[in-house]
Amino acid sequence: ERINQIIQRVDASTPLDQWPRSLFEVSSKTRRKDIILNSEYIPGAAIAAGLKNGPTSLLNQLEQSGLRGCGGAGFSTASKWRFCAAADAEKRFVVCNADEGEPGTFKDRYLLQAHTDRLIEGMTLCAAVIGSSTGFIYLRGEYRYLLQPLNEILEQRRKAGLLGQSILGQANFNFDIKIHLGAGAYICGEESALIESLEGKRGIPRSRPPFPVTQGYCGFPTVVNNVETFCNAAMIAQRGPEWFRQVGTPASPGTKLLSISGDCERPGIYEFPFGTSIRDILHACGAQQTLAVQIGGAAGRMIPATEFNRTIAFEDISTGGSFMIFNQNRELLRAIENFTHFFRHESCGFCTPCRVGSSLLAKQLSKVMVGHATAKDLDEMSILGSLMQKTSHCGLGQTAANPILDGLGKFPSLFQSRLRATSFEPAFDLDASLE
Ligand code: L3W
Ligand code: SF4
Repeated sequence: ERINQIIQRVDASTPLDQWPRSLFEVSSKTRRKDIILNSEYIPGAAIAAGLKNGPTSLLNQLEQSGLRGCGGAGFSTASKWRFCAAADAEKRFVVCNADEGEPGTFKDRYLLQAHTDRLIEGMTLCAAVIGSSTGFIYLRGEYRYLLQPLNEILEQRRKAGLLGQSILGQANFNFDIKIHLGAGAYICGEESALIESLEGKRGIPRSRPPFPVTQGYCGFPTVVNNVETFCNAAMIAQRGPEWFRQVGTPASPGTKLLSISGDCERPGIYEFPFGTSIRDILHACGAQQTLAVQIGGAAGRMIPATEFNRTIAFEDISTGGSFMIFNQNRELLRAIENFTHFFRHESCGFCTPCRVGSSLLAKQLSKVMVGHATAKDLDEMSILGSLMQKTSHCGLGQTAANPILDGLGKFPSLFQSRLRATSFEPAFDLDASLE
């Protein structure tokens, strides 16, 4: 029955125009039938519904829906919009974080291509709530090929009176969107680095607080939300909060889009109700003899088979959308090494714990890989990892050691089996000589 809740599957290799639209089937009448991946969308429908009810009612609907940020952290969307609307300023901005750079994540790319109207309507509704006339889509540099089709849709919407001056004939509602192309830096997915980059500066994370809702783009209150969050907001405006809450858990209502990759028969983009177990997801995509799943990208968690009863939900395992499967033929340590090198490469270099720590971790892991490490090296990696967690300036450095720490904690034999047979005993004991 749980598997019947699976909403739609699309092979990553299928050309976009051949992606099925109507595969969703439900086994229970209490389940929601139309979900993001499956539902048809009439441009203007959500804005019309939102403007008819008014910004206050829209915000209340969003609150009742319990929608939480889909970028991975799950902050309440209604609270974010409310804080921004309440901030005292002459201007406010709406930013869509389309810098989908997390390894193993490709669901926003699909939404940007196939559900552009829905995304723009979510942003437009946000503008109506917070009182903004300018929005930005911060598009991942590698998605440059989406720039032209996105601009075409923005232009079509301007012509249709759904964007620009006097939206849907409302004289006092003007809102337009510009697309800003990133340059391939992973750190610009962090919202404050993204804002710096949007302002034309190097993408270095700011100290928070102040959060963007009070001081964001050019110092003005700014809502930054993920692509999927805006899409959900548009659907809630159109269909109401009760509809949204029909699936999911009380603390994580609705559904989550997952980019499923790795060792399974049917990789692709799936939409599952929050609260679906890892086991059910693995079953749905045809994964067998799974050793571990990396959930939440390179900075996410490596989940072993003993924990496959756990669920995708903010109260259990949260993810922006990355779900990478490793079967028993994989060398997990290679994946851990890959993630560790990724962080060393993507560290923005601003703070020492992350800049130096990510490099040292990569070196120590290489020592393990070639069989030169001792138990002392493993201890040092743990200490360094926990130091980085505690002292790094932003989430990247704070989570860069997760693959190693998870590996050491949950798969210690991976490391121990590669240690040098005998510990190296220095001929000269420096500590003793200093005493
Ligand atoms: C007002 C408060 N706003 C928190 C807001 C904050 C942000 C959101 C979540 O990212 C994961 C991490 C990375 N008043 C607030 C407040 N907010 N307290 O809520 O904030 P936070 O700090 O919990 O998480 P975070 O550092 O923003 C945590 C991943 O997100 N990440 C995100 C990448 C996303 C994309 C994308 O959407 N395309 O790339 C970046 O680091 O992995 O695990 O909006 O302002 N008191
Ligand atoms: Fe830059 Fe890493 Fe420091 Fe974040 S933790 S500011 S990515 S060096």
